Amino acid sequence: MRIVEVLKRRTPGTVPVWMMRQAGRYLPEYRAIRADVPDFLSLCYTPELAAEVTLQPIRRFGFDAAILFSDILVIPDALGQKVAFVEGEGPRLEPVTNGQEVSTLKPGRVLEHLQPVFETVRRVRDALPAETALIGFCGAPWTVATYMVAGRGTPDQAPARLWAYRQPGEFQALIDLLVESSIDYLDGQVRAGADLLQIFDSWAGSLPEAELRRWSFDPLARIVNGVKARHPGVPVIVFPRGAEAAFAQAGDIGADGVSIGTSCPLHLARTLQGRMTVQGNLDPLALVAGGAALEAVIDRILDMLAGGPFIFNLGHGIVPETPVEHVARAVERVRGYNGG
Ligand code: 1CP
Repeated sequence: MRIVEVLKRRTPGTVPVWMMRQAGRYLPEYRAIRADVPDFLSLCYTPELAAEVTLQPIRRFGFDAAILFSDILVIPDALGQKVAFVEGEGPRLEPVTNGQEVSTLKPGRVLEHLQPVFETVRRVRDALPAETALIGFCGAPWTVATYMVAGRGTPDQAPARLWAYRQPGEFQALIDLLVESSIDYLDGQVRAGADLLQIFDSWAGSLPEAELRRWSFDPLARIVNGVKARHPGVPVIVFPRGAEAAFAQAGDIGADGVSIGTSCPLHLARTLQGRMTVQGNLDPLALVAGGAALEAVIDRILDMLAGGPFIFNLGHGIVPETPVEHVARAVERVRGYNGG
């Protein structure tokens, strides 16, 4: 598997490619399946359908990796917090706002609740070509906590940031619970057949440097170490979106790869390559625009990063209005690149 080789720093001739949110609404075949299920979480918990939508982008584009179709919010759902996905609006949760409410969450039921997700992993691994890797994932504790505390997506993650300043001890209890649940969840995915893992800290960029260590990098390190203690050979990619500069300054957290956001300067990415495999940072809107603009952005990324350990990807998820042909064109361009 090319992507696993690159994560072990054995650079193959061709840059591997996959795209965050490669399964989803921009694909007509996804919309067809989605139309027949009552809600998004039912899709995540129906192995037959979740496996099918995981495989759809692989059939269409031949990506180097499939990513399990699930969501970062299945962990709060498994912990017993009320979670719903409202059509056209996004996730809605019953907010957890104090230590007493944290103590009502039920870590003991996480693994059992997530059995359907592990069954999806088994089905996808069985169906995938041998050379295609299967990526398991979870949200980072900080990013998952921002949704648990606010009860929804927010522009600035203010509720979690305020709680962390005002009651750090209570907030720490929530983070610790998420660290332990995430290790168990990722362990279950590897046992079921995931070849590598990614931990999404999509909202790391909302924290100042001193807070980042406590709420983002330390919990990430604990999860990476916890998983590696059980599965030393399984590569782990972390995605500290918007906090790449502080991440580069911080000590080694044990991850094999770092996924970088669109705003991360490529010279910084190159510095990071001295120490780990880099993935990213195509602007999802360049993929919407297509044409010469898309080609220029792709070429610049490859010129800067293809000489070292690199996985081509977006800086954030594919947006629903992305034309399918642009995705095909991008994959072709990456595959056709030979160092300029
Ligand atoms: O009805 C639908 O189709 C809902 C859209 C959707 C999809 C396709 C959601 C709701 N989640 C997903 C799948 C998903 N989410 C995957 C697997 C598919 C793939 O990548 O191909 C993954 C890895 C995620 C991860 C995820 N969910 C993140 C981290 C990555 C990122 O984009 O920053 C986050 C923050 C979420 C929360 C979430 N789930 C869904 C939405 C709309 C959101 C964002 C909510 C918000 O902040 O407003």
